[in-house]
This record gives sequence, C-alpha cells and structure tokens, in this order.
Amino acid sequence: PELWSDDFNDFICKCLIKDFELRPNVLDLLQHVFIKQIVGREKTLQKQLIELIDLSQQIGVIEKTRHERIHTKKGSHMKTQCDTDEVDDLATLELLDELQNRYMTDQIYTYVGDILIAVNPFHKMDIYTPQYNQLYLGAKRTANPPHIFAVADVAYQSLVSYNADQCIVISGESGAGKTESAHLLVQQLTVLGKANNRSLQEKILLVNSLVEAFGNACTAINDNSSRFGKYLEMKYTCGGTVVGAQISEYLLEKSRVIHQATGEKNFHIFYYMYAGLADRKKLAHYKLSDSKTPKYLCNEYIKLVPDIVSNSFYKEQFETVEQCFKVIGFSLEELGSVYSTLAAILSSGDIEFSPVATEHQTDKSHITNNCILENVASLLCIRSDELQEALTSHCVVARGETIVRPNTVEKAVEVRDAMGKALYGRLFSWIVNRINSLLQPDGQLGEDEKGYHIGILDIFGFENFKKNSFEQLCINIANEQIQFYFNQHIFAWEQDEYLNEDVDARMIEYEDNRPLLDLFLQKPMGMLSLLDEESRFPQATDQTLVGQFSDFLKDCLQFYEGFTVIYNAGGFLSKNRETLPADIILLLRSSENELIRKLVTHPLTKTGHTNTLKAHQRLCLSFLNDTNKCVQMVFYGRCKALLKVDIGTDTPSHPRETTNMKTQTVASYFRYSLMDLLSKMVAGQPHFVRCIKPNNDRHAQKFDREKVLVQLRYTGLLETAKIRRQGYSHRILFANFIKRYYILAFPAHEEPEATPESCAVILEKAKLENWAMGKTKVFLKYYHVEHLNLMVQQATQRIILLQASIRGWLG
Ligand code: AOV
Ligand code: MG
Repeated sequence: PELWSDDFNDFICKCLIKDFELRPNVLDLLQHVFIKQIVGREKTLQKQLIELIDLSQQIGVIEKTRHERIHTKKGSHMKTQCDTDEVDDLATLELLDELQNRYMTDQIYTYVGDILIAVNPFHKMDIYTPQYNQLYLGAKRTANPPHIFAVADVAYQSLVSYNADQCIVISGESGAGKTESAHLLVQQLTVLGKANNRSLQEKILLVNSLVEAFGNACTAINDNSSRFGKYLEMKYTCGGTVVGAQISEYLLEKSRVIHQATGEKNFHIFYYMYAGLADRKKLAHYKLSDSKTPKYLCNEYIKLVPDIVSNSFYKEQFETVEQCFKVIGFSLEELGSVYSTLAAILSSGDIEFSPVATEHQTDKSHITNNCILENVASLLCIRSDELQEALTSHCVVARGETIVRPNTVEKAVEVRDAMGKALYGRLFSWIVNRINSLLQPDGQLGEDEKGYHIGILDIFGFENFKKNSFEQLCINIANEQIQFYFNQHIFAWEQDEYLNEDVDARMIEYEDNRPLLDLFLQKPMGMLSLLDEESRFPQATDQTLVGQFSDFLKDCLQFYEGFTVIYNAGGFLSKNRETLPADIILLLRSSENELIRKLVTHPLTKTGHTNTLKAHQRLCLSFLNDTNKCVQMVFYGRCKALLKVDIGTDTPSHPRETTNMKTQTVASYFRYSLMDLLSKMVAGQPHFVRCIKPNNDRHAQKFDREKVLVQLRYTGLLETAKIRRQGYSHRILFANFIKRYYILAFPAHEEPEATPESCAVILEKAKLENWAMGKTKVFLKYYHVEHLNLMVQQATQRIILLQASIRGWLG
C-alpha cells in the first residue's frame, strides 16, 4: 500500500495489535516499502529507518563486543570463543589433560556436549558477580566460557520456548560441589525469572540457607555436608516470570541427632542455636546449660559448651538463620516453638535411666535425673509424669486387654532416642512444608494458566568412609539410582530411538549399573528386601542379617567402577526398624504447644505426582516395585493404592506412625522416597551437572589425576563424551519442529505441513549440517538447537525493535 494511505495505516495497526504475528518476511516487505517510498522525501525519517535496520542487524555484534569487553577485563584465561563450537567441549579434547590444564588456570567448568562438568575449585572465585549473571542471560553458549549460569539459562530458555518442566540434576561424590552449584543455579534462575516483587526474589534466595542449617552437618569429608536430598522447584508462568518455589526433602539422616561418628558433628542448627541463645542470655529460658555439654552434642572430638558458646561464626550463623526465617515469613511465635523443640531434643538426650530391682522383676527402669525430665516436659508442654511413664513403660494389647509393661533400661534409652530423632525429622518436614506454603505462587498464575517449573536436584553425594553403616548404604543406593537415570537418558533411550527411527549412528558401549541396583532394590531378594524380612523377626540379630546377605548376595558389594565399599552391618536392624512407640505419639498429641501437636498429628503429606510418563520412563522406575502395574498406578494418580501395596497403610510421609509394624521400616520408606523423587525427575526435561572433586585434601590448585579419572569412569563421562560427539541429543517430532522454526524459512501465513521435506528446507536455510532425519523426528545435535533458537530469538528481537520505532513514528 501507498505510504501513509489508509490501507497502509490499517496494515500497520493490524501488525501492532498482533505483535508476534509480524513475521520476518512481512517485516522485509515493510522495510522495503518504507525505504522505497521515503527515498527523496522525508530525510529524517529515512535516516532513522536505516539506523534502525542497521541496529537490528547488529544486535549480535553488539552482544559480542559487550562480552569481549568483560572478558578482557577479567583476565586472559577467560578467552571468548565466538562461534567456534566445541572448543570448550571435552569431546574434542584429551579428556583428563584438558581438565587438568583448565583447572590449573582456574577454568573449573567444561562442557561435554550439553553436560556441564564442574571441578571444585576449593577457593572463592570471582565469576559469580551480578556482571556474570548478566553475561549469561540468553547468550549463545559458545559466546562465553562454560559456566553454571549457562546451564540455568538453557533450562530457563527451554521452559519458555517449549513450555515444559525442566529438571537440573546435579551429581558427584561427597564434597564435590553439588550444593554450591545448586545455590548458584538458584541465583541465576531468580535473575532470569525477573520476579515482579523483590521480596519474593529475596525469599527464594534464602530458602537454601535455611533448610541447610537444619539438614547439613560437618562430616569427615565435608564441613557442610548435605544430610538429606533436596529437590527445589522454581515456579514460573509460561512467560517465564518466577512466581514461587517449592522444596521436597528426602531421607534426612535423622540418626545423626543422637549419634555422630568420630570427627563428625550434629546438624548445624544445634550449634548455631546454642551460641546464638547464649549470646542473647537466653540459654536458661530454653533450659540449656552454659557449662555442661548435652550428650547429643558430645563426642570424643567435639568441644565443650564454652567453646560452642564463644564461637563467633556460630553466632553469626544463628542471626542469619533467624533472619531467613523472618524474611520468608515465619512468625516470632513459630520461631520460639522451633527453638523449644530443638532444646527439648537436646535435653532429652541427657535423661538417664537405671535398673530397678524388685522382687519379681529385674527389668524395670527409672529415671535418675528428674530435673532433666522436668525440663524436657516443660519445653514440650507436656506433663512430666506422663513423659516418665511413656519412656519407662509401654502398652501392649493382648486378647482385647491393654496391659502396661515396664521397659528395660536398654528399651527406655531406645524410646528416648527414637523420640529425639522423630521430633527432629518431623520438625524438619514441618519447616519445609511451612516454607512451601509461604512461597506458593498463589494468585500469581492466571486462572487457567498452568505454570511450569525448573527443578534442581541436590542430594547427598556418594560416601566411602573407613566405617560405613546403614546411612551410607542408603546414600549410595540413591546415588546409584541417579547414575542409572543418567545412563538411561544419555545412552539407553537415545540409542533405542536411533533404532526405532532407522537413524544410522554408531552405538556406544556403556557400563550398565542395573545389576548393582537390582542387588540393592530387587524384590524379594535384594538387600533392602532381605533387611526388611529380617527386621520382622524380634530374635534376628545383625549377625543373622549378615548370614542372610551372604546366603543370597555377595558379602561385600562391588560398586560401579570397581571400587569396594565395605559396610558394617552392626545396627542395621535397629536403624531399619526405628519405631516411635504409640505411647509417645499420644503423649505429644496432648502438648499445649501447637507446633508440637502439629508435628505428631497432621500427616505432612507430599503432593502426589500425576504426570503421564512415557513407557521408557516408567521402566526406569519399574524395579523399585514388583510389577509394572504398580508403577503405572503411581503415575496415573492413584498413589495411595500403590503405597498400600508397597509400604503399609499410612501416609507416605510418616509410615512409621501406624500400628502395623511389619511394613514400617526405614528401608521401605527409603524405597518409596526414591521412587517419588525419580518420578519428579523423569517428568521434566533433564539437564546434567557433574561435579568432580579434584583431591581429597580440599586444596585449591591440586589436581589428583587418579582421583579424577576414577570419577570420570564411574560416572560414564568418557562414554558420554563419545556419544555426545557422535550422537543426537535432541530428537524433535516433525510437527513440533515445524511449529517452532517454520518462520525461519516459510512465509508467516503459510505454516507448512509437518513433513520431513519441510523440516529439511528449514535446516538447509539455516545452513546446518550433520543432522539426521528419522521416521517421525528430526535428529539434532545440541548446537543445532542452539543455533536455531538464536535465529528465532534474533528475528523476534528485530521485529520488536522495529515495531517500537514504528509506534514512535505513528504516535
Ligand atoms: P557437596 O554438596 O557435593 O557435598 P559442597 O557443595 O558442599 O559439596 O562443596 C564442598 C565445599 O567445596 C564447599 O563448602 C566449598 O568450600 C567448596 N566449593 C564447592 N564448589 C565451589 C565453588 N564453585 N566455588 C568455591 N568453592 C566451592 V555432600 O553435600 O557432602 O555430597 O553430602
Ligand atoms: Mg551437598
């Protein structure tokens, strides 16, 4: 149409109303019309327009120069690689040498295809500043050195582009840097999510610190070791605005509350609180001594109370934790109750028992330090005589009659410790649930709007101590399971698809850890099943358990890449049974403190996952159960039914609360949790971060080649490098591919049919090579997708810019 004619204005208006329908080809036409008609007429307008077009073409260039500026400032090792794909890619490098060389020059991140390897620097790096946050926003991956922020960006861009849930899986042995990586991801994902209100952003950033104060502890390997698994979901609108967060916690190592191995400590919060309360002269208020160390904090290694109390780091941490609580939205009253509960747990450990010898019975016990008993009762807001009774006796129902039986000293100690562990575990779950309700996206998502999330998985890493117990067994099984998922995703499913789609690709051999997982998890002959079976017999001992193991399994277990972890079975049975007597539960339910009552009354249910999973994803989970049928039930939303089959009649969070003793074991709960976790993971599109520990001494600049090589082997990274070089990490259905990319090659109003031919046209127009065409899908390498996405993004940016200017001219 003639410039400024009615038709023309009409056309512009239509374009402006439907912003995103202004496709590149329309745009070209528009530019053409403008330039042609303006020539020789309105000089200023013409100049503006030409500048604008230049500008939009230069977007890429501008970005690049900005990056280069930052890099030159940062030092020479941060070289920029513009469009030289795979220079930072391990697939093209001599693996170990390259990792070492990079590490020694502080380049801790490296890509293996689309997987990020992070080698723990063991010193503070200056690459996490806001400047770096900005650098990695929506940038092409090869434009910047590898970085954890880039992983966040890819996940975020996928969420926005495909409107699909994402999952970032961080793995690596204890002390490798998983938790630090998780923090950094949250930091970048919060920046990306540009929250509407600052307070939400602030809250999300504090969540990790808060739960880690309660769930982390100092171990022989790591001073800030995660003693639970954490799946943090950042919630977004489909447009990509962050609107909330939710945490799921898994398998807290509660036994740490009552006992710590040599050289290890209790959960951080106990020390923080002790020092913080002392500082505020509040110890007496919580009935804590300023001279005598509580038994639960006491072991041959730990310092005395005066040392804890004078520790300024602990004091600072206490203030930080309290600040986190407040910012996230806990009330002062709730805080008081949390401290009382913690103090009650600490004091309860000091309740002592001695045998009472009477004429008829020698197996009775009584409490020798009543003042402690009084303290605990008052902190828990229950009656001390009732607490005494619940600790030193128990009720049994025989032929319809309730009989009270005394507890031996041994039994009373067991009940006391079980109470401490249960209270702590439930307090932890309560805090997590409370955070979830304070950070839920209420009202921020439109009525019919389905939000999406990016999940970040950070669990306790693989452990091999001098002495390994039940806790290590569970931790290592969980890691083995994550490794299995990784293998499935990277190797098995990918190669299956090549076969199904008749795509020619070299098959890569990888080490399948399924036999090992079967050894642990299979029913009825896996280790956990055998353990459960033994736990049902009161006469069973750890000795008979080992007998069972060696009858049915090997006595020591070969781990993935040939190194051995020796487990000591002492205490396996009692740790697995871990029962909290009904008498204690009933008593705590009578507490006058609302929090205590909540801890034992409300089942803190976890939200069920009802995603429809693909058959191969279900398979990944299948051996956690007896049959595939069960698995299907889980994923089609009938969680409860399955759980009845699997772990007893109670709600999943607290299976130990029911009266049916046979099925309530730690092992069965563990199995359930693992399944719940996996179901969440496999439902999203995964991104992997592999943390590597360069040495055992936690030294910066020290690269132990043997140590790193072992990790590369057992995580299958060498094979990963191969498959990432040869394979196709992205397989996209024709229809989806067309929908997303057709504007790069076809007129806007002509969405072509979803055929392999149209797909090929787009790929050729984008000048891409080395892709493959399957029967229903396009097979692409990760850098193809990156390139295509960038092209779409640039086209959109050009359109938006031009529109803004036209608006200006019109207005
Ligand atoms: P983990 O989570 O993998 O172990 P962490 O994330 O706690 O390991 O890291 C252990 C220590 O390594 C941290 O306390 C830091 O001192 C250091 N570290 C790790 N990553 C970085 C980094 N990017 N920059 C600087 N220092 C780092 V465990 O939770 O024990 O499996 O159960
Ligand atoms: Mg950790």
